[in-house]
Amino acid sequence: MSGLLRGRTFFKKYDMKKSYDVVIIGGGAHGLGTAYYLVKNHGFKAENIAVLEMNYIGAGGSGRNTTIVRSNYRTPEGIRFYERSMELWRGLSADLDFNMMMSNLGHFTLAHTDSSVRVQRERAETNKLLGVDSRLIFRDEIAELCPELNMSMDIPYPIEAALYHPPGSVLRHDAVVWGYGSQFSMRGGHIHQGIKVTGIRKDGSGKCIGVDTNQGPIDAGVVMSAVAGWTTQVTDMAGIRTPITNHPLQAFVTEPVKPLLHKIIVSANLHTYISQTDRGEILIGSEIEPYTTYSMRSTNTFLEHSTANALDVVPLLARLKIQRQWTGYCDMTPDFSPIMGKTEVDNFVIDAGWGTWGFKASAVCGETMAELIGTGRTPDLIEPFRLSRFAEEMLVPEKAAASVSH
Ligand code: PYC
Repeated sequence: MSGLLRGRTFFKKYDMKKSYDVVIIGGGAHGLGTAYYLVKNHGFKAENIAVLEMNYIGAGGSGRNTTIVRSNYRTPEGIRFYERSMELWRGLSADLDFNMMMSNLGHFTLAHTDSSVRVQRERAETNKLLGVDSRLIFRDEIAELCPELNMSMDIPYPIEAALYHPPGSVLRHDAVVWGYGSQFSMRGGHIHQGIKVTGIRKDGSGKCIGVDTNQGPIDAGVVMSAVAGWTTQVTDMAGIRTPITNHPLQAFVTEPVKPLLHKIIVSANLHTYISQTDRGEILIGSEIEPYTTYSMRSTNTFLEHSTANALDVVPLLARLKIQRQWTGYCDMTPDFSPIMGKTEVDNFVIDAGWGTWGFKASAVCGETMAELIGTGRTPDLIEPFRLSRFAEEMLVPEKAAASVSH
């Protein structure tokens, strides 16, 4: 517990200072988490850290995701990283004195083809070697653990097997933003909403010395970019090239109903995911859109396609009404792993390339990025995700564990 009196979750407003030790661009769970851990773990004074958000906090990827947390990745690098996030998630309600509403439902990645079964088996074995609770299960056990699933053999893609990851959970995404944000704010941290960064300032030697904003320049010892979807706009300002492309990802929720879905369901072949939120809505999503755009328009094509796939898997959802639909942005990288750490511009660090799996990493991102900034050393957990890996041909291939792209 913090020892600070929470009261209601209102953020304190401060005038923007001309200079901070650290400026974080992006007021989502990653940016606010980093600010919180800088203060908690590395002795930074909260009033010397600014989080700049061009919209309102949590308006980007943090407010537009499936709220799934899990660590059943494919590569040892990915598994270790997300496993640390799971450890942090489990203690976060107590740490932030804020109810994250974490529901440990268990997570199924369904395999409908032999090749997908092979991939899920490989994931299960690597998970087990690294101490993560995952195993391959087959039709009888699947039907017993999740009776809502369509186990018919008379459909185009019958379910053959599933990667079962008992620790897989959902939690309340807004609570993560509010929890980190309010703890940082209560300690005197500066959260400035409605502030757009218009430039990355450098000195004569090319070192980053601050940012320009629509409210004027700010000096900073370190600048961190944590802007899901907008990374290339920020890195362009810094003069850095990344292999990121931005794709929309859509999702929708049904009307709320009593608890009826026993597990979090992802289909590796149909690229659909289905879970029930604590509010009772069934949350359904699909693969990323194949095109790059900054449009946030929701489409009927997505709705038709993902509804059809979801009903193949859980037919009883056919009775539910759709309540609302939304779109988020995904910074996709060629190997489906993030880009984290230092860049060729001194004092400018990035936390980017989160594709469709950024929310579940918020906690460990905050912790590791704070360690990087606080100590100047890249933590072992994020070293494999360095930007230079693309030039070095040291990719961390996680596409098979994302299930959101063909
Ligand atoms: O990685 O768990 C995931 C996920 C679910 C929906 C999109 N990505």
